[in-house]
Amino acid sequence: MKDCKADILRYRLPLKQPLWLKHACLNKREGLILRLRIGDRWGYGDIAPLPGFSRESLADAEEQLQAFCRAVNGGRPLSINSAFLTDVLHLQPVPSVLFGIESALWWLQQDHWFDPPATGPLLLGSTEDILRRLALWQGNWPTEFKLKIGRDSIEGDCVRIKQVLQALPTSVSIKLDANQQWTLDQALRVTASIDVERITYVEEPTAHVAEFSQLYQQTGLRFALDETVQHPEYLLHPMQGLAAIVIKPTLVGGLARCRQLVTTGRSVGVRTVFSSSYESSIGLHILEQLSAQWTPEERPGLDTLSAFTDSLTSARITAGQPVAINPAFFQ
Ligand code: OSB
Ligand code: MG
Repeated sequence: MKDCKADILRYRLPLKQPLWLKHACLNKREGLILRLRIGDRWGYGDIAPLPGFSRESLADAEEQLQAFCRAVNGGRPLSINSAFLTDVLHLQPVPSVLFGIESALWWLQQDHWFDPPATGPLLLGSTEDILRRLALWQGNWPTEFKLKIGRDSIEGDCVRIKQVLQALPTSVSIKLDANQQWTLDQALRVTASIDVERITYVEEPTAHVAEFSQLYQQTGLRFALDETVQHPEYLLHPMQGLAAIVIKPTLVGGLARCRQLVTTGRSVGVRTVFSSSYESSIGLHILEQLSAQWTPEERPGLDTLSAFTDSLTSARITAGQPVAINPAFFQ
């Protein structure tokens, strides 16, 4: 057995401006880097529960990760099966920890990286900020943008969608994300006032998945699943109007389940889009690679690094080699 070592680096990354998420406002982003060495090869994982979205806290995740490191450093032979992890952690691993451990082990097996994919742009912040960004857009237009809605009044959402559509060439469409914040009645009202033809889909329009197909039947607006597939027991099945599933490994919990979602998504003929949960540059590197390798036809939703003032890493990341992490962000 080769010598193995595992350790944890706690990081705190400053944000450019407060980040409003569903029920929380973040002023900084905190997480843990799992660093795993087997012989002379290194692998990394990023464990960063997202407040308002993750069921576990950072403290819960850290406790599980420490149990994993103790087992590895105590000479327990490493294995990727879930019985091993449940035994070592004395619990079911929480989603962010499962993603972190599985990706560090996966990283160790990679001998080269794929070219990073182009990212699907995310329109975040105030409508004024968004319109300013679009007015200054340089170069080619992507075929679609993603726009966050559902935080303002219904009238506000209608205006925002219309203004963004007006600022884009008619060949460009938008994906909306309501994060389950509309009622079915509100979703119907917004949809009635916008050009549905230019909306690729809406992610999680209301709090009840059974309503998504109703919205489609009444308006022709297709939808994507995001929060819904984060329930560990959720089984993906064909649904009328289902256009895509969004896969956030930090929230879904682990590569095995992500892989299964990609396979099932393909089998029911829907798009599968990897997306970030505001991970550090190490987490984003993993997500880029998963997307390039498993869904090469899709632009992943990784336009979240722009929310940070700085990056956890600056040098190029080489497969199997140690990663240079900026010590300014260690805690
Ligand atoms: O609802 O899609 C979301 C990021 C963190 C938490 C939830 C969401 C997001 C994103 C990521 O929107 C970016 C993207 O999907 O393009
Ligand atoms: Mg979403």
